[in-house]
Amino acid sequence: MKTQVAIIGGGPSGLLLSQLLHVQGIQSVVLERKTKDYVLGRIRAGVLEQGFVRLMEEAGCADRLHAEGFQHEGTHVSYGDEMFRIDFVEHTGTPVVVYGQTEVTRDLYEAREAADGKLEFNVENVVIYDAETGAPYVEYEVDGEARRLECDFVAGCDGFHGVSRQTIPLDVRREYEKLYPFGWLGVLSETPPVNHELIYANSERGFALCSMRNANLSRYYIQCSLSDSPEDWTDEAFWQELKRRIPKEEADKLVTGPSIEKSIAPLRSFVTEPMQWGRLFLCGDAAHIVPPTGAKGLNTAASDVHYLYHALCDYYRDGTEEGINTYSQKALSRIWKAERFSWWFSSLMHRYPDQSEFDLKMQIADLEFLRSNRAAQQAMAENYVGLPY
Ligand code: RFL
Ligand code: PHB
Repeated sequence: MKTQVAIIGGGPSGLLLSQLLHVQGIQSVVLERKTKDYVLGRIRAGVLEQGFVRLMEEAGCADRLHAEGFQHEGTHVSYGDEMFRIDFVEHTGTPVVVYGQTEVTRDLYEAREAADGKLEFNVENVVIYDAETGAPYVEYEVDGEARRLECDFVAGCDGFHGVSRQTIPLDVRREYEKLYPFGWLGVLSETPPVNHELIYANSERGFALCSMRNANLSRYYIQCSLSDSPEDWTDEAFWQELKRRIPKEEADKLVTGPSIEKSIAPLRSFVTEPMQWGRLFLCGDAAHIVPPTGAKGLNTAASDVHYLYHALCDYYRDGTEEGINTYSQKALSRIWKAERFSWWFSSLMHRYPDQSEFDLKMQIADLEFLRSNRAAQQAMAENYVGLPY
């Protein structure tokens, strides 16, 4: 088989890139290791920047997002029983949109299928060859049968555990990583959200986040130990702990119910440099990870897709290679700023095992400064709604 762009990974990055290229008349094939249902079953991101929304519009996939997504003009931050609001629209003129990654992925799959896009599921043993030449190709297996895909370019959209990043030789690749000594226990429940906006809560007992998917679907998280497993937490224990971490006024309003999903995610900051090697380009979690505080993971994937999509359009339209050659540099310049924001916001909101009394005082001082200082709120708002591409 032959195509213009081989895309490894059928998560949001790979699907969005494939659909955007399709709209511009550029062919691609998406190779996904799992089944479509498996990919759609992953409960992940919930907050989209305007840049993401614009890309979905360009991809012709934004109708449901506009109809069902919720615009949020600000967010709440609490510490103990104190709570304040940061107004995104006042500080930046821009809201964010609450619309689940599951729905984004569903919309993109529907669009790819409606356009007869080439998607292969259950692919195994993907190997990328000759990425440093002008004629790369990919070998893989489906049901034990070997296949080969020739292409002009390879987009590595295969997430943190994929093969694309590993294809870049170790003497070229440099990785930067920070692990956090805790995880997030997340619960999805068919209950009305406690507040119509998100609440990021710093409490003596650890971080908590109140988020949502729609008017009757709530998503809550609490900081937990890395040695915990979801089975250690009954629904009752989860709700009790959440209530103790958010301001009393909110806790009193919280509607609880059975969880329909419960999982634990570790927190990590990670960046690989460079994000390209010859004709192989890394996008999204394949190249970088942020801790979820600040909701930047899916949104940074989208900015990579934006740079790569424009570089490929320029190349196929008039043979210009400038975008291709500067992809890594442009993408990384934005990524490091999102890494900084996510690291800062995580450091501000969590309890760390080795935190001293002094460190706790610094967190509170930082929170009180944010509460009272316009410039600090503006900086927070600009980062939260997303820095320009
Ligand atoms: P994905 O979603 O991991 O998709 C990669 C796909 O590649 C496939 N794959 C392979 N396919 C073929 N061959 C191989 N060898 C392969 N290896 C892997 C995988 O099966 C998969 O389908 O990466 P992508 O597309 O870059 O998307 C990234 C986002 O999923 C991720 O950044 C976000 O979910 C992060 N995130 C959040 N981001 C936000 O912007 N806002 C949020 O509110 C937000 N909340 C979150 C989050 C992530 C979380 N977890 C669980 C990590 C909340 C949580 C709890
Ligand atoms: C979510 O709704 O899953 C969510 C929202 C905001 C975050 C992280 C996760 O910062």
